[in-house]
Amino acid sequence: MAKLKEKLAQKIPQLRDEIKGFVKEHANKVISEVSVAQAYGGMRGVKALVCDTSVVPPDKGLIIRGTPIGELKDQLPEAVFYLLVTGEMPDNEALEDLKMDLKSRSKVPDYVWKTLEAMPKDSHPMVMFSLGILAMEKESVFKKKYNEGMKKIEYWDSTLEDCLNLIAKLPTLAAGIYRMRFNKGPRIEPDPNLDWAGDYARMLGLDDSTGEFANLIRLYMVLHTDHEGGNVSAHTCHCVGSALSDAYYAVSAGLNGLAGPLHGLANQMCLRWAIMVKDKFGGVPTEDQLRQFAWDTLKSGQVIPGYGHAVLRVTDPRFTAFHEFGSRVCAEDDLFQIVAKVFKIIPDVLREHGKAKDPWPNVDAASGCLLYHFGLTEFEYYTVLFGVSRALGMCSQLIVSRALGEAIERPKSVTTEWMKQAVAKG
Ligand code: CMX
Repeated sequence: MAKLKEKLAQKIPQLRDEIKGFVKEHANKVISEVSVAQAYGGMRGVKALVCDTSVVPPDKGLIIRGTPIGELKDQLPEAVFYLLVTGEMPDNEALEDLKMDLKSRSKVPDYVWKTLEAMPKDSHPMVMFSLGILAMEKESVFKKKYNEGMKKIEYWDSTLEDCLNLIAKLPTLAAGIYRMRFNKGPRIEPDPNLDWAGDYARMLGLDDSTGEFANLIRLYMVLHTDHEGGNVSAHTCHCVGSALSDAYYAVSAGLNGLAGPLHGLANQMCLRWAIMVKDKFGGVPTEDQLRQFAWDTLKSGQVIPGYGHAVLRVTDPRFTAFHEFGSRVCAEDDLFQIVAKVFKIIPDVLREHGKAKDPWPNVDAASGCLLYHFGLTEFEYYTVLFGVSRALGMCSQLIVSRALGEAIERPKSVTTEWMKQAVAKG
């Protein structure tokens, strides 16, 4: 951490001055307008947030600090986190330093396990995950220092502390939840010699004689980290954090948004849909059977999970990375073959259906069948994996936001009556 903190301490004053000067010079320049449709339509496309960790051009997909996600797929999540926060890839020394630092913070307090054990046995794993994080809020260094009168320019430092403490514990917490919720036996303790994601894979306790499951989890943790600032989880985290709620509050809140079926829960829905296909046709269906099944889904008023996106207008490069992994590791698997066939059929079906602006697969379309292949068959758990990774992005955005001393969010809402009057005035 010392290296990461050093790097930030070196960069932040310059960044702060640059943004301050920029805002002062161009304060009144208009960058976006809002239509009636946008106000009622989820603010789609309104440019009113700043996020420097990543961008999602509709025709390219996720780019993290200038590097397309496809070029980062063989990196460790720790390196991607360093990149997200600082804008630079770590050298070997900085990466090892960060890995060791996270290892030293990975113990989850006993009171968290007791809280989770007291929950109903059928609680959704995302509720357990979000609550586990919230339960640790009393550990917040930011809150302690704030109460002691910390200066605004120091906010980023204790937020970094909170984020590292939190991120370090997530694999232990999430793996413990998996084992508790699905009766897999006692928790498995962290191994100080393993990388963050490799250890997460090990603590889940599934058989991994080839080491490919650990590789899948490393890839999974890299691909889901960040997706610019306007998606529900990132934006929620930012909004809650803007009230100077600490990282535990803010990340837990973001995860509650991730738990929705139109956002991170789609990966669970996707696999359920693929399994329904497999059960109905007793294996991999023909293209015609699959096309008919898709139409039945659409005609019953449901969405095809894993397809469409609020921003993207091409195949999600994260889907491509998972697809390539599956083609290499489990090409013969029935569910993987169904997912591959769905990719062939669905874009045309959605185009013909004529509603979705993006007929292409998103990140959730392929990840579930890979997890299933390795024996992680409890698909209610899948969004937790998404959440562990997305916490890296949410935390990075929060650290940067604190570094810049961003203001509390408070956009103006208007009534429908106001809208009608504004439209009538022309
Ligand atoms: N299947 C059927 N209909 C779809 C669709 C899909 N996969 N994707 C979009 N549509 C429909 C919308 O429901 C909407 O219909 P109504 O006008 O009746 O409300 C219409 O097409 C227009 O929607 P859009 O502008 O193309 O998409 P949005 O920006 O409103 O929503 C998203 C984006 C992702 C919520 C939507 O595509 C969807 O529901 N996809 C399926 C769920 C999914 O995969 N979510 C995961 C997204 C990635 C993530 O965050 O994890």
